[in-house]
Amino acid sequence: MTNMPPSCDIFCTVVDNYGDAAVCWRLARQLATEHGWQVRLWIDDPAPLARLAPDFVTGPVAVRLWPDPWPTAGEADDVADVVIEAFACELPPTYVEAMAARSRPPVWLNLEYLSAETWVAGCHGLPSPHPRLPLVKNFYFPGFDAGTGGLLREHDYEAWRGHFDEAAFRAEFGLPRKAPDEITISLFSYANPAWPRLVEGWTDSPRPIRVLRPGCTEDSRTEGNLSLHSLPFLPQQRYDELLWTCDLNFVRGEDSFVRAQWAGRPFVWQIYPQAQDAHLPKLEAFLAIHPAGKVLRPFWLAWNGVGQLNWEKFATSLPALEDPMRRWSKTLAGRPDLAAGLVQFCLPRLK
Ligand code: TRH
Repeated sequence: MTNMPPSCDIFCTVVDNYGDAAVCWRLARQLATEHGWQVRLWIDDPAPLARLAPDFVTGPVAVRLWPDPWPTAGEADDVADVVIEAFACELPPTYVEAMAARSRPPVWLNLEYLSAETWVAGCHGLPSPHPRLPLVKNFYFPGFDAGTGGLLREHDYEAWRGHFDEAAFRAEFGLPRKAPDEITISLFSYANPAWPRLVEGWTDSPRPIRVLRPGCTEDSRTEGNLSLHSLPFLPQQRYDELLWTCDLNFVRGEDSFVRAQWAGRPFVWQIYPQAQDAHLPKLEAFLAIHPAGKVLRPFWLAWNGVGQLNWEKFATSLPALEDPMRRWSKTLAGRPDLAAGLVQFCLPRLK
């Protein structure tokens, strides 16, 4: 290998929502800014990225629209040292042929979805030889314990949080100063049949509840003790600020779920729903490893369609959740982050 920083191509197909683009962008940015890699992000739909990172064009990552069909000449033909296919998206066959034609084949990784299931550590890093070409793909699994690929977390996260001004954030979005007994909540969720019951619980709450809904286009309104505020969809970095502002965060999918854990505040996870309730064992697997899993379980299950939602009961447990949430965040932050782990995985294979 020369002394040149490794080049890296990340391939991302947007299946739905923001998660695919969100994870790829976060990883791409970290590899470029924290590890000096030359990163290209090939994405088939830049629309979610434009909302997550409106300034992506000027950033450290070369974002490219994934051309279809894939050209056999020009920039696209220039295979990188490290090739990451996100979430088992299929690489262009001609690009794979070009990978095999390289004098030194690239390090090829499939970045998987996050899961807390116990089998993940056993599968992390496993090789899968190509059936025909002299190429090996390795599975790279994010995860919560030491045997996995870890979680995405920027190295300057704490420093950046240290500069955060909550009062200024509230003022910027036209929110009044926080009343002493107010519970400020952020809400990012899929359509959810439990929503009317939750609104009922909030409306009847003895404490004032202020709910901040990023990306919601409904009019802001007040009902009983509940104020619902619609906020614009925030750029990814500012979404963290919202999480830091709130006493409780409702998150979903993969990346906002991880960010809520870094925020270290009580949170409620709506997992990405799958056919035949395949998501429920994944939800249970996370609850099983979280120090507050037992307390969270009834409310989280109800928010994910299992059982009756009881806000009043959950609200009384909020103070007791603060310490385990903080500790969990600290424990996870003590492990190598996903981008650093991925670099460590690749470097010996690039020699
Ligand atoms: O958008 P999602 O539902 O994405 C999902 C999941 O990743 C799911 O696992 C995957 O299978 C599916 O996509 C294809 O939720 P997620 O993962 O939380 O991604 C949302 C991103 O949007 C996250 O980076 C936070 C960010 N965000 C903002 O930047 N600003 C905002 O205002 C909001 C509400 C979110």
